[in-house]
Amino acid sequence: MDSATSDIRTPLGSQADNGIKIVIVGGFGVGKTTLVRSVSEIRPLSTEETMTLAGAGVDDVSAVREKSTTTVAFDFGRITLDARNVLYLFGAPGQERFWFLWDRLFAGALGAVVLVDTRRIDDSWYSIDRLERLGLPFVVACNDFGGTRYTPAEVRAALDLDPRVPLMVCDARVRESTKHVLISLVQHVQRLLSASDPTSNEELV
Ligand SMILES: Nc1nc2c(ncn2[C@@H]2O[C@H](COP(=O)(O)OP(=O)(O)OP(=O)(O)O)[C@@H](O)[C@H]2O)c(=O)[nH]1
Ligand SMILES: [Mg+2]
Repeated sequence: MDSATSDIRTPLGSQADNGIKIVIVGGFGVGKTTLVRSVSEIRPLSTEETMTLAGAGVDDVSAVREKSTTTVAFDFGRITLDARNVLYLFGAPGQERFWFLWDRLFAGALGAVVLVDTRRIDDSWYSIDRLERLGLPFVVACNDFGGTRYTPAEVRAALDLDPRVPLMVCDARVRESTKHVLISLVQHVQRLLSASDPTSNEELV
């Protein structure tokens, strides 16, 4: 085994017995695979396939013309939080023909990140609608692709988001930025749990 291979082999500690599952959803090509890759401590499992002419007319690639591959099942990454707690990240496939897989990905999840390309805000409605119906906590992260920029307040208004749902700007390519998004989700879930616990005085902010 060469050193490059050994670097990416990060064995899971034997005491790690609590897995926390987070799902990354959002429209086609918003950066879900990129986000999982930027933060995973192991080489992420990816199910990327080359986009061919056979998909023309089935997939709407008009907004992502430079894209050459797409996720056909899911991305999987891992982050060890401490000796016992491990975060498992699942990136959903963005294309409509694979949406039937989302229910399986949501099963047992702590919460979700909705990744938004602010040039295509409408593509986020489906994700938000499904999460709201499911009652799964989520945060919204606007992935920075440059171009037309909307303020977080404008995106919030366009999505008609519940004011309690955190919304932030991120760069899915940058580990620190991705970490911030995941921490915001965990804190959001903690606040929701505290608010539903009658023994807690903490309120939703
Ligand atoms: N400028 C910029 N480009 C990004 C960013 N995040 C992702 N990209 C690029 O956007 C393209 C699509 O990213 P993916 O991560 O494949 O998107 P996806 O949401 O997983 O796509 P599907 O699984 O096909 O729905 C890639 O070429 C990335 O390099 C970002 O924050 N900024
Ligand atoms: Mg993908």
